[in-house]
Amino acid sequence: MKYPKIPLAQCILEICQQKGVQHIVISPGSRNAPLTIGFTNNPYFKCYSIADERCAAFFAIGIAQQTQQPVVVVCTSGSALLNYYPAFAEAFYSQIPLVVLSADRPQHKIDIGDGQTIRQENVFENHSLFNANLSENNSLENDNLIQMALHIACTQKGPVHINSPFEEPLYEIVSELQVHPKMVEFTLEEKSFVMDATTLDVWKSATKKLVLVGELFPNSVEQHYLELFANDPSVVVLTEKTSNLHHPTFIDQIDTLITPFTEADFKAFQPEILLTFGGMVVSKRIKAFLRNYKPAHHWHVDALRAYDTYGALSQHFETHITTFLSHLPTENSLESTYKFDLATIWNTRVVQHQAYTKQIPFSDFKVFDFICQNLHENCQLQVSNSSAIRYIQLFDIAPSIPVFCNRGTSGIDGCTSTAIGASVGSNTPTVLITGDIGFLYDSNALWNKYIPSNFKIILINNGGGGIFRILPGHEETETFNTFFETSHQLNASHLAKMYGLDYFEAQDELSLAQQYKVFMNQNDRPSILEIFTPEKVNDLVLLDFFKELV
Ligand SMILES: Cc1ncc(C[n+]2csc(CCOP(=O)(O)OP(=O)(O)O)c2C)c(N)n1
Repeated sequence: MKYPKIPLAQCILEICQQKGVQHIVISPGSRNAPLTIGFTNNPYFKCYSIADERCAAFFAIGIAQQTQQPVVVVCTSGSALLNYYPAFAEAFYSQIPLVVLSADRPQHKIDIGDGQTIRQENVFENHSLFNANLSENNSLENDNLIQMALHIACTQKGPVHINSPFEEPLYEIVSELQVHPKMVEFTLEEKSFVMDATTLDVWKSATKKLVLVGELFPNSVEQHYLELFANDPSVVVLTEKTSNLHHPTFIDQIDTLITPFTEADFKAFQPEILLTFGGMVVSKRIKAFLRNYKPAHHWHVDALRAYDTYGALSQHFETHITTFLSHLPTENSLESTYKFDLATIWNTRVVQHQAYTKQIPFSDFKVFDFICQNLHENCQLQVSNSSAIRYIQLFDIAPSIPVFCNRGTSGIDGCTSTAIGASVGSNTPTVLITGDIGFLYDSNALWNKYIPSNFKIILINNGGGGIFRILPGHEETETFNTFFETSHQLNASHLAKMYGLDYFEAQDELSLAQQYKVFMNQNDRPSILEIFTPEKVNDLVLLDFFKELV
């Protein structure tokens, strides 16, 4: 086998292999040559070559999101590294084990006028769980730092940065490993969880308990625990689409439920206990409601982190949600109409929703309604920011379809790259639903030779950032069009041609129905279905929907 001659590079490679890190996303450069040579010459590693570091890191996020394993990104020195930052921040807030491995010059060569050189050490400090600033010479300390970084990425679920200085010559190879890094066994502290009697009493006596579930990996909670909530008349469960948690009694269209609420409704709905688990929550309306009508107790369950999203956090249960749920009583004789009252309101919303959808013109709303009803049940759905993920929340989606979105930072800068990574990492037919600005922003995502042939992009082209028409502050002015909406006349046909994707287009209900069928049923090449919707109708249809619910 071929190894890089530089002992530090050998060390990094050896540790990655011994710790079971398999997916390596490499961007081109010279300073990182020792790592590139090492990773690509060892068949244990699955290496991907992606030139644009921003895309490379989001692609890695997609793989890590699906495999739930750390993924390494490798780049050269200089600004290359900084292009990882958007994904690094996303990984931080979405709890994804992204391992950045940057090549650097030795410290005495920084800020002396050498080319492609910046201050790399600790460059992600504000969002990094660990920074391993390695030294040029092979050392026990280096070994420990590398292992600590990998350990933290896995156990604390987030991004870490390993910066490794290499001196020239960079391309020399040897046939024997010269290093044998000392492997460290980290002992994992098993935190035992005990639910105290007071907490149990509060739970048992509360007649209004609201469970709100944010982003979760599919199958994170076993069904029998969900039944516990489902059978309790004092519990209402609201789920986000990205929670991937399903039960017929759970309400997964939060905005549809609460947008028309009057003050009296909100008061009646105000929970005594708010129990939250999972990651980020998309719905702005639920956040506004809970901040205005604070629960007496907000309990968040997560082994690692708790955010005080509603200004009411009273307890962080540092354990896995299933452990917490296993401590709740299985029977509850408490009388409550909380669930029944909400279910009654919800049932009227369902009827209103159906009636409204039948009478509206072709628009983003209509398109999302169509897509959500016609997705293949064996696919996974990747959704871009920001109106796409908000629309998705308004419709039924088959429970067999897992939904993912980069909600850590809600960026539009890597949705396509992430979706492609997720499709590679999961080996599942993947459909990305994206807006035009997000798609155009991350069009380098398509500069990727690993896109599976069954990968599909549904691009809803409403001529700009449609979200800004929906947000308060929208005025039909030149300034709005240019600086907020960034309105344009572009389409994806040339990009599709350039990158070898099949391209379909639709501009009304009939062409959508026809093209969608062909688009969905061909899997010879990755493909794009671009749906043109009327820029100035979309926002009215959406806003009227919420008015109709009243
Ligand atoms: C990197 C980044 N820059 C800017 C934003 C702010 N932003 C949020 S949504 C959006 C426009 C998205 O437009 P598009 O992708 O066309 O989706 P639409 O809202 O039209 O469905 C922008 C610019 C962001 N979220 N991320």
